[in-house]
Amino acid sequence: MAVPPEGISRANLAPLQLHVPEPKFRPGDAVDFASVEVPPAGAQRRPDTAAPADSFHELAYTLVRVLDNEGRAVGPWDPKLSPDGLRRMLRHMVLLRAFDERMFRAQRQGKTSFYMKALGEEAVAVAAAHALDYEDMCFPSYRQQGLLIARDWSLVDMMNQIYSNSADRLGGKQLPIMYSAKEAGFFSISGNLTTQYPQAVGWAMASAAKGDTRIAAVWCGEGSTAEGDFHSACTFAAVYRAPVVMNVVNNQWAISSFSGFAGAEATTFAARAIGYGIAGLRVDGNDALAVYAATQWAAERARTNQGPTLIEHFTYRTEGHSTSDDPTQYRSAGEPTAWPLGDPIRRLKDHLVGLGEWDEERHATQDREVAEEVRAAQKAAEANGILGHGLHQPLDSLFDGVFEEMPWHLREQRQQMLDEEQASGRPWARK
Ligand SMILES: Cc1ncc(C[n+]2csc(CCOP(=O)(O)OP(=O)(O)O)c2C)c(N)n1
Ligand SMILES: [Mg+2]
Repeated sequence: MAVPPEGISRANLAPLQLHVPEPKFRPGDAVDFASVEVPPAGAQRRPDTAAPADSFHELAYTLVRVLDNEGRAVGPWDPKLSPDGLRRMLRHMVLLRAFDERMFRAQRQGKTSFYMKALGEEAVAVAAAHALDYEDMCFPSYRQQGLLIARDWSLVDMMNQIYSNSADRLGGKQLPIMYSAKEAGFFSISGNLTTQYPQAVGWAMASAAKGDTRIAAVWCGEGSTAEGDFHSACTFAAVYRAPVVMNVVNNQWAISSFSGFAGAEATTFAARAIGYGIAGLRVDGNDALAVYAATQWAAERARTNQGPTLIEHFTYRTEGHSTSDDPTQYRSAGEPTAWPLGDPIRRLKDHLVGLGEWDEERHATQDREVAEEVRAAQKAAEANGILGHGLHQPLDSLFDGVFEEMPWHLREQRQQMLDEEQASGRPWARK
């Protein structure tokens, strides 16, 4: 038995305690977000993009904001976009919301098995896509469908994937919403959280090693920063000054776990950057202009070999995690409306109205147009079939697309499957 050093009596020590984080509000609780610090818009300085990463640490602990409470764009981060540019961004955000709503309903109608909305977070992906070059490579999580929408990718193509139908470019092999669109610079979504982080950094390093000019951008949720992949990616990005914009979407929730379980009680997610020597920014994620400006700034750093930037987008997940989730079981129903940073679409709309470049009537007309666009896309996609109406792909294609040359054991398994199907007499049995 170990003998304690002289002078220490264990019996006199207070027992150790484990801290287990607990969210502030549970179902039924009244919500008061007064403790969420929201600095005034325009108050944060905008360092030169060539400034060393350790010269603006305070930006990892505040919120970069451009749109004030009256909808005006203020301060040094105002990206000064043209009215046309602002309207395009607004339209993409409205389209994303309409698309989400329609596909959520399609799942409830039994037309697909699964869907995930980005409600309340539309600015994060849409404004970033507007600030990046089309040629830049995006490594999204499952909540950045806004990147595809902002890159004017085909809604029908996205829906074909959601329905796993005969026109699904992924052959029905991916969970609905786990898109892959190389032509749109949209890397295949993986269900295994945060794998995209080292992949993005590796892609960015390769781009630099080849002397290319394209940069990478990557997104994960705040919960996903607890994964080891996040941290090894940060190390590689810092060491090799990889040209990558690393986004953490802090929407306060990871399914039913609140952000405290990923470390939010102790510090900000942007502050993770400081330990790695990476540039860190914390941004109002419901402010499309702040997201645009921060992304543009980080992209310029990457393009001029200043290395990576970690951007925390402070936002709120207004809906459940996915169609498989019921947030009323674990959080107060009052949270979404009490969230102090408001609705990203309403804020951008108010800004345009304030400029005299938009009005209620145009907005209502756009809502109708967008709803019609989504409805027409859904009709076209459903003509290719919906999930649950039998197999839309040849059964033996199940084994394709993994290996360039199928190994013998998979060939054997495929044959076994086909033989069993043949014997079963099921309608899709191969003739
Ligand atoms: C490695 C791994 N662990 C756990 C899961 C299950 N899972 C899927 S989404 C999710 C929550 C992620 O939350 P966050 O990173 O905050 O992203 P958000 O859904 O809020 O956008 C979890 C735990 C998974 N898919 N992969
Ligand atoms: Mg989250």
